Amino acid sequence: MQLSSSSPFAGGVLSPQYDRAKLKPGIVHIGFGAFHRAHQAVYTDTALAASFGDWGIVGVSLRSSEPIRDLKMQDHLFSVIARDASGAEPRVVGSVVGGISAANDRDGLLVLLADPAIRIVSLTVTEKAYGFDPASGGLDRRHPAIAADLVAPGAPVGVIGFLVEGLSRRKRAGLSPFTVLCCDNLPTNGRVVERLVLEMAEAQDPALASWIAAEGAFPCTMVDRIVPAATDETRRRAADLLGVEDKLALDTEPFMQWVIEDRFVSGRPEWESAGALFVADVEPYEKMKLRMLNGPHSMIAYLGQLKGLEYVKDVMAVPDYAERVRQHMAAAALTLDPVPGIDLDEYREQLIERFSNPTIAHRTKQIAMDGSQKLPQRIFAAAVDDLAAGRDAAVFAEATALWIAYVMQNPQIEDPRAAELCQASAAVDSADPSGCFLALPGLFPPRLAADRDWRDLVNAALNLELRAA
Ligand code: CS2
Repeated sequence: MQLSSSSPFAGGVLSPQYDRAKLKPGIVHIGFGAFHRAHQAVYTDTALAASFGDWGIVGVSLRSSEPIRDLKMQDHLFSVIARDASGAEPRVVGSVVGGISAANDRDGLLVLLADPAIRIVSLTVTEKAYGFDPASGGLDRRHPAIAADLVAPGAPVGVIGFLVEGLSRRKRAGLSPFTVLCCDNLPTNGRVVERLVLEMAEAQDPALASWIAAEGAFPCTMVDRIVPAATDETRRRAADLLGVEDKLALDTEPFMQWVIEDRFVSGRPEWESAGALFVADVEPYEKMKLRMLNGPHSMIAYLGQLKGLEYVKDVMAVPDYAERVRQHMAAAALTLDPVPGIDLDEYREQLIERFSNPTIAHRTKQIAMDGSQKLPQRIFAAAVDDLAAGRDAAVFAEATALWIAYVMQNPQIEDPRAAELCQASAAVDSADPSGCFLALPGLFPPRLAADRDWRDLVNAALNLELRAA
């Protein structure tokens, strides 16, 4: 039996506390993956139970059609199982009311984006999908989806192209824009997406860009919940717990956090009822999370991959490695301005505990992918600030060395810049082994690449790793 509205759930499963039959769509979410289901969909589910409204979510997958097919077969229901050493808390989420696979139904998605009922378009598409050029801060015109959508804006393939075409149709129809809510781990994520959307709109029609700039909203957000990619084992354990099969089942941790700038064009769900924090400026929270959580996460991923440790929890179980992680977090904390309402020492210890959660099987390989897209905001930006404060940025040099060693030892890495990284690996000069990597265009901040002492630290740590291999 599969998950459906009429499934008899095993006892103790929290299910939607509102009338799903009355729920109408108000949000389109692009990137219908595990993170969205365990995060924004859960917040919305709780908000709907607290104060119902027309805020059902239509999940969109830009590439794979499988999750949308599974979603439809399950009456748009799925489970999210929060686990830690004290046990498992399953809940069935009811906030998703529809699904579209953009690869199969581009027109369906464009019609929906221009529907007045849709007031928010939220996004979790991963860093690499945006087509952001770190050197200019604007569109990367060599990014395949950006290049295609600049040439054929009426038939978009990428996320920025869909947003611009959706907004353009709304303008023509005399509607308000939707709010674009970016939930990816990019610094000032709302502002980045706004700039990309405006640049693409400008290329098409300057009046469209002015309208979006004047009427639109792109609040920044900080999102957090550890959600490993599901496996057959996840689904089997979920079936045992739920008493029914759920193809979209997920394991996650009990912790979740969402900090959002409260700037919406036409309202929003009452996400604060689920614990979301609305603030005037998200940047301190984003920086804290990128540098104290995601930076160490990447460090753990490369360390784990180099030492043959499959999961984050395995790395954390080695006392020396856990201490390295703590030191990295402490050094990252020194690069931050005070974060309102947060004690950074407590935050660090909570992160150590979260990473050590023995029930969460988060693969180091999963986190290791796309390093070129992640490290600039997680590691390099912190290193620049640390050097500017007169410190040596040593932990960031060590994390960088782990990444380079990982790249050199894995010719098959998943990364949009894999080909260049492979070339750099092949050209390594033993006198300056990080040199070819530091010289890659638009990757390391110029001030960092030019710092001789820092480069020496990277090379020393890299030589240690390469000798240990
Ligand atoms: C991880 C993140 O895969 C990664 O790069 O660092 O997905 C991390 O688990 C989330 O940001 C936690 O909120």
